[in-house]
Amino acid sequence: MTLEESLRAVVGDGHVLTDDDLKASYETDWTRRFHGSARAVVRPADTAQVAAVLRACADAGVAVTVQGGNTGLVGGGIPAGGEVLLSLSRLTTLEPVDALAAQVTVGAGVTLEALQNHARAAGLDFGVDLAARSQASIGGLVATNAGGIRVVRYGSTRAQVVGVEAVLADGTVLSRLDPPAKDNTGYDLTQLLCGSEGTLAVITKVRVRLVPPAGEAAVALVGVDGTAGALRLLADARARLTTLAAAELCYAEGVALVRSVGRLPAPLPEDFPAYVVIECTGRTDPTDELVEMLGECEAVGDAAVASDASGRAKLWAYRETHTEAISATGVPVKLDVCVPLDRLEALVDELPGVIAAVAPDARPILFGHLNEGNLHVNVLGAEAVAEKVTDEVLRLVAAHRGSISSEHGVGRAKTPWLTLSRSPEEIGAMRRVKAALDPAGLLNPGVLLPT
Ligand code: 2HG
Ligand code: ZN
Repeated sequence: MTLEESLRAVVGDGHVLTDDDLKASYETDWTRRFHGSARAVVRPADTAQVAAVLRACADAGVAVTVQGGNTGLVGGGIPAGGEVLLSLSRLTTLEPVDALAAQVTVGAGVTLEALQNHARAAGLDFGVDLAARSQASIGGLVATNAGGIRVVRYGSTRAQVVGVEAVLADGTVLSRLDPPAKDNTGYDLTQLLCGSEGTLAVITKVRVRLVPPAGEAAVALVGVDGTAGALRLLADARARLTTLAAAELCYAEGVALVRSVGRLPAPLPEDFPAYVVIECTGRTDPTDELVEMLGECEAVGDAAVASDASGRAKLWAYRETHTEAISATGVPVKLDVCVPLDRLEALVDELPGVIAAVAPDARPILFGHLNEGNLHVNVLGAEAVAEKVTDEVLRLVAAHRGSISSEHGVGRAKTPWLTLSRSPEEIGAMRRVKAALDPAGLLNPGVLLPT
């Protein structure tokens, strides 16, 4: 039997795609930066089928690329060439919300938006939110330890994960979906898989903790004099807002791009070098708390505040549509870095010079998650010198004691620079863990660890 015949026997004819046309959407990421041809796309329906697919691939010695919602930004879900692409899009089970524990178990292919809606229907919410919510899947969020706009309050995805069910490269199923609330019985395999980017096991189900619903909300879009002003505002927001739920940063260039692509009006009567979006949520209306803080913060140049849903969405659009507007303009060099907050201003000041030195016509657009010093560095017009730009920027970030990948992961895109963030000893230990769980190196080869 060929591998394709074995795979068809497991998942059915309709879910093994070998025609180029049918495979195409799985073989390219939506930003058009990563492409690779898969031997076949396989879409199992449940954990048992995932295990059987992995056993068949292991028997044939064929590598597997694991793909969730295909919203990743570092090529981690795109094949290098010749792998079987394992799509988890059919694993969409939504178990009933456990209201007593405030937890729920869902299939890896459930979108973030479907999980949020499911939690909300039960009077709760999920603690992670990000712009790609309608397509990003929970399996991918866990595998990449996704961050997003609620990290200020709830931490990143790993902080929400209670347990997982996952399949090793040889088809062994590890199921620890409902561990006792306190459990000190050895290695935390669940947390090991969070952020492992599909290199250690394929996550098929996830149990997550839920949080109280957002309730009442208020959003402010604040104009400030630049990075220094944004940081002064953040310090006041942290010290004074008991309801702080998000603090996001963007700059004049990004807001101008977002406005021209999305045909949006100016957010404030006057233009500012930088903008901070602050969201507060609480059981009672947080508008007064927010407005009072803004009124007393000397870093605030001007602010627009909205408490109704449509007004809030309008203000969020100036920050949330950055990725979309950049993609509509061209194929960017996309970096996702973070530095300690006391280095953020220096980094932002030095970046344009460092980029211009290797790409004089490039157009850097900076934005990100202010609370964590997490900056998304997108550079338009530098595709031809992408590697040089990446190298210069990531070296600068490392010199500021930062991370070369703050939330998007390492994927295929950042493996050559992993040594800037992790020591040889750490990378050696990671390789030993990988070899122990996937000795033949079949899961996501070329992702995360340099080959
Ligand atoms: C965001 O924060 C995402 O909006 C995407 O992490 C960032 O497109 C990017 O660079
Ligand atoms: Zn982000």
